[in-house]
Order: sequence, then C-alpha cells, then structure tokens
Amino acid sequence: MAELEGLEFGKSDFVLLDEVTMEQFMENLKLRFEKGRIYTYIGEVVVSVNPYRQMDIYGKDNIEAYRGRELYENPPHLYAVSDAAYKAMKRRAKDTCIVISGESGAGKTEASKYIMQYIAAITNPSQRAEVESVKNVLLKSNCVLEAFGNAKTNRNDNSSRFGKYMDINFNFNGDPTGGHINNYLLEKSRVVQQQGGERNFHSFYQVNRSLHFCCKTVITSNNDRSSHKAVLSALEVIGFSKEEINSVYQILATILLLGNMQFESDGESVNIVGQEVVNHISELTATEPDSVNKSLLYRTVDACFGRDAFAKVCLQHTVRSLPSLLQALYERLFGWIVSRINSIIEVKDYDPVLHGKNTVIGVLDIYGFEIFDNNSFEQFCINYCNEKLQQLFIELILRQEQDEYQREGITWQHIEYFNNQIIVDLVEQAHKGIISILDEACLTVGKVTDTVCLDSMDTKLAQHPHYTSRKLSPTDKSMDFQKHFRIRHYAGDVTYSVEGFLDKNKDLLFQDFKRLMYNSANPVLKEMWPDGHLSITEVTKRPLTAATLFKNSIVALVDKLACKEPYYVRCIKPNEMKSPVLFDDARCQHQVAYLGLLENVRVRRAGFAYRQLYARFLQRYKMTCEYTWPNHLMASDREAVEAIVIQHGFQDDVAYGQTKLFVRTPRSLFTLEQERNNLIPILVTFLQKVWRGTL
Ligand code: AOV
Ligand code: MG
Repeated sequence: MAELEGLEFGKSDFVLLDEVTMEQFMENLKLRFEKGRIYTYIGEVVVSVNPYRQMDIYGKDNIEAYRGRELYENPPHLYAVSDAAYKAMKRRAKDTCIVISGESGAGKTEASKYIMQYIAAITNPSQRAEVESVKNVLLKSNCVLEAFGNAKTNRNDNSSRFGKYMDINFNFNGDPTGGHINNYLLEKSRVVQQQGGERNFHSFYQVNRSLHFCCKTVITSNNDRSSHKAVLSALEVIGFSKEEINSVYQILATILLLGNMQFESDGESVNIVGQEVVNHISELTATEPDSVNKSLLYRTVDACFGRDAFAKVCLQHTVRSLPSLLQALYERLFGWIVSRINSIIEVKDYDPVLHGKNTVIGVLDIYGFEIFDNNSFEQFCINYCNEKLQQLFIELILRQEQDEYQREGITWQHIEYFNNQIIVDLVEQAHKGIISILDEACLTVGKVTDTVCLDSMDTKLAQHPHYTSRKLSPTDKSMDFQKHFRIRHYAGDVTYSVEGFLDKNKDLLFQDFKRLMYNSANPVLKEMWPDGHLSITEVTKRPLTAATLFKNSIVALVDKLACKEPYYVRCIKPNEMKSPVLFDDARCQHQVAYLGLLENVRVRRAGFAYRQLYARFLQRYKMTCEYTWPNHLMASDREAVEAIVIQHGFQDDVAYGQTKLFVRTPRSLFTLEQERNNLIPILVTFLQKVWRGTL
C-alpha cells in the first residue's frame, strides 16, 4: 500500500477503496488522472494512465527518492516497481520480469523506457567502464529498434510494430553485465502497404541525404531528420561498423527502389522500365545487374536430372511476387540488427563460480491489442498475443496470491473472473483452432483460396461462442459473406478480413531472390540470407507457417515469463484524441473491465488487502504503541506487531502468517496511518527540543 497522499489526490492504492465497485474504481482513477497522478497501485501492480503530456516526475531527484525504498514509502510510480523488481533480483537472487500491457497507444513503450532508464541510473555506482558501456548499448538499442520497428498508425504516432522482450543480465554486485533482445513478428506488410493516414516504418523517412536520389516520393520532416541523426549516433555507440551502417541504409534504399520499379510487357516478355534502376540496385546490393534482372524476371524451375532451368514469368506474376521480396528484405534487415545488437551485449566469459549467480530482469513491451477499420492477419497475430499475455496475468496473479496464502499458512477464498483460455484455445488449439485450420489450408495442394479457408473455419467453429461470421449470423450486415469473421476477444470484438490470410501465413519467397542476395559481394547482406545457397531441389520441404512460428515464439515467451517473479504495469489509454485533459469514461471503463483490474483488486483483497513483513510493519508503526516505542522488549517482532494490533483494536481483522501480517480491510490501516500522521509533527517537535537541549 502506498504512502497516503492527501485525499484530494484520491486513493493511491485501489485496495483502499471503501467498496470494490466499478463506480468507485472509475471515480478514483479519474480523480487521480485529473490531478496529474497517473500511477495508482493495486498491491504491487501499477495501473498507469497515459498523460499525453510531459510529466515532471522522471528526473534525477525522483530517481533518488525511489532508490532502495519500499513500495509504500513514496507515491505510486514505475520507479517503485522497477526498484522492487531490482531488489528482489539483487537481495533474493530471483529472476524477475516486468510485464507491460495495455492496448495500442496506452503507454507501454514509454513505460519500458522509463523502467530501463531507472535501472541504468541506480546501477554501477562505481562507474566501471565496462558496465557503463553495457548500459549505454542497452539504452541506445531502444532508439535503433524504434526507428526500424515503429511506425505511425491510426492509434499511435509511434506504434511498436514488433514485440520486444529484453533480458538484462546482472552480476552478483547487481550491475548489468549484458542483455538479450527477443523480437516477435514484425508487421512487415507495412513495408508495402499502409492504411489511410498511416506511415511506413520511421526508418524509411530517415534515409540519408546521400541516398535521396532513390526516395523522392518520401517526404521527410525535420523531426525525421533529427531522428536520423540520433539513430546514426546510436548505431555507432552500440558498435556497428561504418560498413555495417552503410549496408543498412543501402538495403533501405534498395527496398525503396524496388518498390518504385516499373515493368512493361510487349505481350510476350516482361521487362524492367529503365536500366538505370537495375544498375542502382546492383550497385547497392553488390550484385551483378544481370543477376538482378534475372531474379526479377525469371524463375528457376526444377528441371530433370537435377539441372536447373529458367522460365520467364508473366507480368502479373512479376508484379505480384515483388512485395514479398521487399518485405523479406526489411524483415531480415530488422532481424539482423537485433542479432547484431545481441552479439554485442551478450554476456561473455561469465564464470558462475567466480562471479556468483547471474540473474536477470526481463522487460516485456509488445504491441498492444488493436482494432482498425480493416483488420488482417497481422492484427489477428497481435491480438492473439495479447490474449496469451492476459492469460498469463490471470495465472500469475492468481497463482502468486494463492502461493503466498499457502506459504504463510492462511486459508483464502476463490474469486471468480472471466478466464480467456477459451479464446486462446479458439486460436491455437491443435486440429480445431484457427491457426490449425489456416495451416491445413496452406498445406492443401491445389487452389485453396482465402474464401475456401473461411468456409472451413465456419464449418469447424460454428459452435464456438467467441467465433462468428456473416454465414453464421446472416442478419449481421456489418460483415461480408466471403470475407469476414469475427472473434469476441477479451478486449472487444474484432472483425477480420480473411483476404490475404493464406498468402501471409504461407509467407513464400522465391528462391531466386534469396540466391541473388546470398550471392552479394557485401558480407553484411550475404549474412542475412544464409538459406540462399540452397538449390531449388533442396527447398521443396515445407517450412513452418508464419502463424505457427509466431505461436511457437509466443508460447516460448510465456514459458520464459512464467518462471520469473512478475511485476505488472497495466496501461490505460484515457481517450482516442491523444488529449492530456480528456478522460473518456466509457473507453476507460471498458479497459478497466477487460484488463480484469476490478477482479485484481478483489483477489488482492480476498480477505487481505494488505500484507507486510513483521519487521517492516514495526518500523513504520512502532511509534503508535507504547509497548513498541522506541524499541520493543518482546520475544519476536511478531509479538510486538500483535501488541500494536491489539492496542488499536483490530485484532479480528488480521491473520498472522509465517513472516507477514495480513490485514483484511484497509480501514484498519487508515487508523494506523492517521495516528502516525498525527504523531509525526509531535515527534518532530520533540526531537527538535532534544537537539536544542531545551527539553
Ligand atoms: P504503446 O507502446 O502502448 O502503444 P506508447 O508508449 O508508444 O504506447 O505511447 C503513445 C504516446 O503516448 C507516446 O508517444 C507519448 O506521446 C504518450 N505517452 C505515453 N506515456 C507517456 C508518459 N508517461 N508521459 C508522457 N507521454 C506519454 V503500441 O506500441 O501502439 O501498442 O503497438
Ligand atoms: Mg509500443
């Protein structure tokens, strides 16, 4: 429970509500938002409302105020949970993780940056150079990954279009020694297509002036230009070589050139309009112009006797296969940047015998739940991922609570809440789930279209309470018979257009493209395309589909998080207008509901709203009891705590655990806090007198 601020700021912990109702919850949330108190606790969970303005709460002084303190000693803040996660890691050698969730634009990425800044600020007091350099790389990696992995969407001007989980490794001193970034499914379709009002990845607008000849269509603002400088300097600080940085921008330029390429057909053969563009591309990719030509206009086919033959492709085919190349170029570039950063920050030569246990803090910042006018395969994956994280939240918050009561030998009462496992199953269940049905359609030889796949889903999922389509609900005119299906997600209904699902799931790329890149004389580019050396006969084996790969990576992520001690930040978006003053009641209430925050409070209060280690409790409240002030003479801290409880008359409101006192209703705490607040001025005067010698 947080330090009690004045009541004009509302309650700093929702467990202190008089009654756990939606009305009281919302009233408190709104009041705090309006008073500029954007953080509120539910026990150790931080609820954050995006302020949409710069807050003066992240400075050096603030960092110092939270450093090494307990959660309840200061007003709620990200710094306090960061410190709690850090302390648990350092003192108890526990791996911890901070999971940040909330819908698109709710403030996850900003929160993750403040958390990392805090951890960087409080570590390495002796300023050892090698630790400083690790910290620097960790912080600078944000800037680079944002440039290449974020974009303006209709929900958020700086929306993460990839998922990021970063492990920070610490040595026995509690100083960072390295880290590792896992990235999840980049929304690569954005390279070739954006919804109205949206932009491509920031990086495209930051392309170097020297490369301007190839991106005339791109409008760069001053903002983009200054970001570009920051990215360049970040790349250098991280340790990318000149050649590597050049290669990165050459690949971006290649993508832009290929994207603007035009083809012509004389009925028989297809040609590229203008040979200069081919020459440019060959220069940028360090390949032969002839190879560029061939890979775009011909396909290698598996001829008899293992000999390759070439076949010229038609105009339609050429134009259609190009987008997958652009997307793949960008996706591999992004993946390469991440692995390059990883190779620089990975912990080297760590000897557990010599250095003690190596512990980690993981920070998860992933794309939030999103609904657009047109939702496709990417939204399907993103929203599935959010279902999985919600499932984890339910599991961990419940389990933690249960574990604690069990450990402390206290009986507790189960709280009901909506379990979204049923939606997770709808998506991922073997044989019956949507991903399985998609994969089956992708594997079927012959002409299986998106529509056929939708039919198959309709047949198999007709009975599922969270699935519907126009065919299943003919009266629902908001969907198209052939195109749409709808999932009732935990966070709201989303209508998906099945168009493009199969192609995106298959994620095919012609071997000729891969071979072209693999044969590049630029070692950086070559490194991104190791599979380009395979011959056409070797690539016939079916790779895993995009959805299955994504599912596997998210399952692995959840496993990774589940074995760590979790800390949660639950982000709420106050309105759709990015306004710092608007608190949209309906939108906020919806988020509070689906995030399960009310249930979170109930679980937290199930019986016990507050728990504290005996020693800590004493330290705070011993002044309120004659038997404990200034020091108690009892056999144990527990008995001393009992004396305080009895003196204030709430002995029926508590339970004594092995190491902690559990208090059922917050009211008891109020009494204590109030008493303490009343005593402090008296105590201060008393001490002043002692010092002055006037007593
Ligand atoms: P997200 O990460 O949750 O969305 P962001 O962290 O990018 O959302 O926040 C969106 C915008 O809100 C930021 O660009 C800031 O302008 C503003 N904002 C958020 N938190 C703060 C804060 N603490 N102080 C000031 N401004 C803030 V997405 O990545 O779209 O799911 O995929
Ligand atoms: Mg984000």
